Amino acid sequence: EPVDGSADFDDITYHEAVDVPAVRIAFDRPEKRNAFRPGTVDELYAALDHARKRADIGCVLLTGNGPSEKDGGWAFCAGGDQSVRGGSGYEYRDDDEADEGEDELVREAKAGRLHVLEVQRLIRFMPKPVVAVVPGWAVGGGHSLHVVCDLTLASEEHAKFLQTDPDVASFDAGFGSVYLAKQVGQKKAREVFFRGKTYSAEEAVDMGMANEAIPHEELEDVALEWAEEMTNKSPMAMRMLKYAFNMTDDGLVGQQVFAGEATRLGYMTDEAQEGRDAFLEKRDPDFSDYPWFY
Ligand code: 2NE
Repeated sequence: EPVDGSADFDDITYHEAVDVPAVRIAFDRPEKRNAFRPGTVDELYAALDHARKRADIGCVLLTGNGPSEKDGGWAFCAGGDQSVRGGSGYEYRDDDEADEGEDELVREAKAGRLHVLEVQRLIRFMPKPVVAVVPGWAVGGGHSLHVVCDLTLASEEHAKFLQTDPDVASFDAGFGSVYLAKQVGQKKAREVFFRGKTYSAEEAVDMGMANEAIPHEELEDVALEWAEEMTNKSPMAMRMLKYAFNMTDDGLVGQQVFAGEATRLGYMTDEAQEGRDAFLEKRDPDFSDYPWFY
């Protein structure tokens, strides 16, 4: 089912799964191998953020629509649209009216955008698993998006993983490279970026950057099965685990995100409520009922 309001999206589609508390967000520029322009990223951010905030949604499937009507090619995402790359980033153009009607100073500040990095952070920090469902090319900034997702499922026949960043004088020096090295090891990650070789789904699985290669026809069904398995689990345990996996690599920000969830759990205890109540009732707190666990 299309999610309410998502009919306004031009470059992505946003659907809610039937019977599984999951959503499917898909790049929808198959003729451009699902390359993203600034408006695409705005829409992707809005959809992901909507899914993040929905208490009834436990999993996001991120994919690319296809095949291309032009040549039948499949793609997850081919990264930043090079045809709108300006002097300092990707620019809104006439056929991409996402910023129409905005304050002139805001428009000026938005010139030359690289805000796909904000999308990466949203995926990384949202308290539910995001699965990259890769039906074809995952290239450049599209490759980095699959890397930052919690899991990757790939079409056995059509998925192709390729890093072109240095070919087009771009470099994802954040999650796209460093986190990739955590997944596949330093030598292999350097090979991915330095050689620019194309890897199959099977090779991506062997390398450790994809979870499973799946027959193309079954890819979306299997993705939904994985979503169903994950959404049957405890939301609290799932978000603590995601943030625990992130924390060792995310420094103080990782600790802060994990700490926020720990605090939330603490607030749910009678002990924490005694602290709050004592303050509101203008009395000393009585924590004597609560043991010093070891
Ligand atoms: C993706 C790939 C390997 C596919 O090759 P192929 O042979 O299957 O298809 P083809 O014919 O190259 O592409 C089909 C159509 O899609 C467009 C092409 O120009 C072509 O259009 P027409 O000629 O039919 O009109 N297309 C594909 N990718 C595009 C792109 N990124 N921008 C604009 N149009 C694109 C092959 O197409 C390829 O290598 N694409 C370029 C991949 C790339 O270099 N992406 C940018 C990396 S930098 C980045 O994404 C980035 C970052 O690193 C950090 C921050 C932000 C962005």
